[in-house]
Amino acid sequence: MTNPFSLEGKVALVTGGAYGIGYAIAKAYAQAGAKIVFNCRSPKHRDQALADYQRDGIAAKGYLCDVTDEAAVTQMVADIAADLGPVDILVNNAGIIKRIPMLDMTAADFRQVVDIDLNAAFIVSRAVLPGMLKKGHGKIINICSMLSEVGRETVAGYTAAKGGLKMLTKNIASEFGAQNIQCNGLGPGYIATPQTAPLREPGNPFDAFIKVRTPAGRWGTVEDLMGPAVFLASDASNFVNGQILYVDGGILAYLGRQD
Ligand code: NAP
Ligand code: GCO
Repeated sequence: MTNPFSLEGKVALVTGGAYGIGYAIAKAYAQAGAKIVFNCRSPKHRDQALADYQRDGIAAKGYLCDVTDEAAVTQMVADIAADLGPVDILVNNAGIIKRIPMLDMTAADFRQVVDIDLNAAFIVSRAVLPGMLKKGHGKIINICSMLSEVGRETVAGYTAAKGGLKMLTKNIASEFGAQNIQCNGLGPGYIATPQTAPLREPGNPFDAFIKVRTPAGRWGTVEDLMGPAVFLASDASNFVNGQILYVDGGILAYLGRQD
């Protein structure tokens, strides 16, 4: 029997795969046999990432492309098709967060978060879908969040975007399931990456709060996401569509402890 978790020969585009969660997912896909393409905005991040991939023995291609720029995304997807072939696996991972109390958050702040964390997933998915339809298969994995399900103070834009991304996931699954395209979400819990570094600074009570709220009793690592991300990209998940797989150490299942 062939390995249902193999990604041998597949072309995988991981947006924002320069570091953090995207980098770890791309690394897992390379280990499973995929050809890796990533993009980010900063030349410094792209060059550092290319060196990191090379150090890890991965022949990744890195593009400078802002996922909110429709024309740039269209060009990148055409370039990938010309260089490596059409994208088989898309991970909509690029994202930002702004932690600002809602009464201080401007509409521009809110729009920027929604633009990158939600609208761009539509833009990049729409750009790769014609190639997937032609090939007769495709996997789209949207990086959702615990905040696709629950809210908290200061992150109105992020929570609105990640909630919307959950529903975009279900809609892509609904619209393209008959064409053998699966779209699922991966919902990381609180993971130690540059994005969450301010929450883990010494003296920030959020650090202890997360450890107490998480049944696993710790922050997640990017390695915790590697196996689930491979599952959602591989034939092993061919009848899984429109689901959000939360990888959160149990936090969403937990009512909390009474002191
Ligand atoms: P991160 O460490 O801040 O990395 C974000 C990546 O996205 C970087 O490579 C960044 O590179 C790129 N990026 C940001 N805006 C972009 C844009 N407009 N166009 C292209 N690339 C862009 O974040 P992370 O913690 O790895 O998070 C990755 C994803 O997981 C995000 O969607 C995040 O919301 C989600 N998530 C994170 C956690 C967590 O606890 N860390 C939990 C749940 C979900 P440039 O700056 O060079 O563009
Ligand atoms: C925050 C965090 C979260 C996490 C993650 C949780 O400020 O609450 O940054 O948004 O990054 O998305 O799943």
